[in-house]
Parts: sequence; structure tokens; C-alpha cells
Amino acid sequence: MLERTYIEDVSPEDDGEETTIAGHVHELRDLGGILFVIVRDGTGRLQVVAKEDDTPELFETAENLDSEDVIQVTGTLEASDQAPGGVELAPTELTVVSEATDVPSIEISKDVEADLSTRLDERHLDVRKPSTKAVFSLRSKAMQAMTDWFYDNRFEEVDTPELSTAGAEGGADLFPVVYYDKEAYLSQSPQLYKQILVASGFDRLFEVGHAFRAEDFGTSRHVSEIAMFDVELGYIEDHNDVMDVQEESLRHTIRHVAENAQRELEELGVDLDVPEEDFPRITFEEARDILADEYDHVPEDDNDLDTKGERLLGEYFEEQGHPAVFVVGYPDEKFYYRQDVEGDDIASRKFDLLYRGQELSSGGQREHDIERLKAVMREQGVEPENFEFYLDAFRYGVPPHGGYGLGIDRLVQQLAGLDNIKEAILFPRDPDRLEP
Ligand code: AMO
Repeated sequence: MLERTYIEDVSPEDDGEETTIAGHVHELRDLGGILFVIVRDGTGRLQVVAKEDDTPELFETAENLDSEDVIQVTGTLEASDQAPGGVELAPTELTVVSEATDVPSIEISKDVEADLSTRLDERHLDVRKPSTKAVFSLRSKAMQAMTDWFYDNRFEEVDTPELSTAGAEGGADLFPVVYYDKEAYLSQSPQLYKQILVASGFDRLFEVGHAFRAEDFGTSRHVSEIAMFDVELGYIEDHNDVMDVQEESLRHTIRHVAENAQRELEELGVDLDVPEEDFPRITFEEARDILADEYDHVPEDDNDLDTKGERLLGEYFEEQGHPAVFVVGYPDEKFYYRQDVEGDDIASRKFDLLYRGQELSSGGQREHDIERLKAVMREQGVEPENFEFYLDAFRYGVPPHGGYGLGIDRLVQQLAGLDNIKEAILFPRDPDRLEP
């Protein structure tokens, strides 16, 4: 393994230190007798200054470099006011590790806007761009913070199947797959498994997995394959306990990104605010009233808020210093949410979290009484017989529980300030894209 310094760890304070770096040739500038080679590794860029008079042989090698060649350079770090980042490398050894044989079809070193479809077609080149790489470094840091929070709070990580016989979120959006001689589907959500596992004694669990939705959409916030952060916990009082977990873990994640992904945020031009104050929790009716009274907007579906409604609510609360808001008590909800509870002034114990005007997660308290659960299923035209493997878990004692699913891609989209969710996914899937 090559011993090298990661470029993000180099600073003007290292003046005079001998070091080795490795990476791609990001940019070459020939000033006649002096050659600036900007080297890019996965963490940043560093200027290497080759001088013909000082190192003639090395200079000749450098003169023959092409953009994107992979090189390894050893030399002395020198603090310099003129150098980007205030430090540069005076090389004593330069080795070409791998030559780029073709010229990249998209601009890597310059900020030339290419359209998203071209960028995604050439994703392996696009990811070489520092601004694109920054999205995925930020994503990695966000996920590290999120999973850390759950481990630190006594949650256990589980892994449930992506192949299934039944859809948890309704039949229309399922992807069928050929599974030997049977009918099977790609998982829409680990919903049923999360609940089964809580019944089995996993009091606090989370899962990082993929969910598949065959939705016919053309929006900037939907994809067919979603990275999902799922959570489920037992012994709750009600949905408020679930919202507490969602709120605290999200705040921790955003704070971690703000503090530990400064280089990435700078590269992306994003100024990230940590939502330190309590997230407002409003009822579904209150949300509809705000839309009607403040914006004269009435979402078409009586049981939902539409995209425009979510955006307007986002604006309304952002103006009051709240980028995140919970909307609680959606009517006519999926069978697994606890609904029509006597004494409740809300239709269900289901909530959505809106972050910067976009739905980021859905969750709530579940129905854990098997008779009520079966009754709601029947009311909704869902055959309990098709969900025996799920219902069986409710026959042997199950604590009151709840949880949520958070769209990781949407979270990264918002944290990185991206217009389209696909920019937040390395290799996104939509109705027109199955490769790369
Ligand atoms: P829901 O279907 O609302 O809830 O999904 C949870 C979250 O997943 C994200 N999401 C999507 N992101 C991108 N493209 C899509 N097509 C897409 N669909 C969903 C959103 C959404 O908030 N079982 C429940 C969760 C639970 O109650 O635990 C569920 O899957 O960010």
C-alpha cells in the first residue's frame, strides 16, 4: 500500500515537510520553464510546481503529462501566498502510475455546466469533478453521523430482504421479478419486517437499505430505487416518541455535517444551518389552514398535502426560523398506522417530516392490536390472508411500537443544496435509466 498524505491534511503549517501525494492530474499550466500541475485526490487539490532549472528530468516528465493521468509525487511542502490553499509542493520525484488514454468527454477541472442527463451518462467522469465528489463525501459523513447516533442510543442494525411476495405500501407501484417459478417483487419498504422484528424483541432497530417504487413520475424528488433509513422502536407512548428520535438524530446528523464537512459544503457553496430549536409539530388540519389562509392554496386531495403545499409550508416555517416541521395526523392512512384512536383529535398517528419544503420522512405509531389491524386491512380491501407472515407476529405479544422511513437521497439533496434528487445518487434509477 502506498504511503501517502491525503491532500485535505496538507496545510501551510507543514512548510518544509517532505511528503508524498498521489492522484489525478486535474489541471496543467505551462508558464515556460515553470509548470504548475494541480493534483487531485479524493479529498482535495494541491499545486505541484515543477521548475526546469531545478529538476530538468522531472520537468520533462511533467511536460508530457495529460489531464487525468494518475501520478505520484514526492517533494517538499512550501507555504506560499500565491498557491491555492496557501501551500504547494516542490517535487523531487514524479512517477506516472497510469496514463489516461482518452480525453474526457466532459469538463472535469472547469466549472462548465453540463446537463444532468449527460452527467449521469458519464457518471464515472462526472464524479471526478470536485463539486460532484463533494456531494458523495458529504453523503458518507452524513450517514456515518446518522448510524453513529443510533448505535449510541442503543439501536441495533438489522438487514431484511429486498425480495418479497407482498408489497407493504400498496400494490400499484411494485416491480415484479422473475423468481424461479414464483411471483415475487422488489421491496417497497422493510415496513412489515421492522414490525415483525419489534414483536420478536428487537426493541430499537434501524436499517439502511434500498426500496423500489415503480412510480411513474417526472419530478426532481422521485427515483425508482431509493436509499432508505428505516427505524422502529418498541414501548412507545405514542407517535411523539418516534418524532423525538427522528428529530434528535436528524439534528445530530446536520450538526455533524456542518462541523465536519466544511470542505464539501464550501465546494458546493452551501451555508448549512443547524436547526437547534424544537421542530414545530402541527396537525394536518392546521397545515391545510395555513395553506388556505396564507397562500389561498387548497391541495386537490383532501387527505394529503401536495408538492406545492409542502413547498409553501416549508417557506412559511423557514421564515420563522424552522427548516423542519412535522405534520401529524394524516387521514385515510395505510393499514399499519394506528388510526381513529378514541380520544385523539387527529385522524391517525401518522406524521410526515417536511425539511426545507420537501417530505423527508414518514412515520408514526403502528396498530399493534391484531383484530383492529385486520379490520382496517379489510376496510381498505387488503386481504389479511395475504399477510399471514406479518400478522402471525401479532399473535404472540407485541409491545406498542412505531417508526419511520427517511429518504437518504432526499436528505443529501437538501444538505448539499441540489436541484434534483438524482444528483445526490451515484447511479440513480428512474423510468428511463437503468445504466450506468
Ligand atoms: P414512505 O412511502 O412515505 O413511507 O417513504 C418514506 C420516505 O422515503 C422517501 N421516498 C422517496 N424518495 C425518492 N423517490 C421516491 N419515489 C420515494 N418514495 C419515498 C421519502 C419518504 O418520506 N413504510 C413507510 C415508512 C414508515 O412508516 O416507517 C414508508 O415507506 O423521503
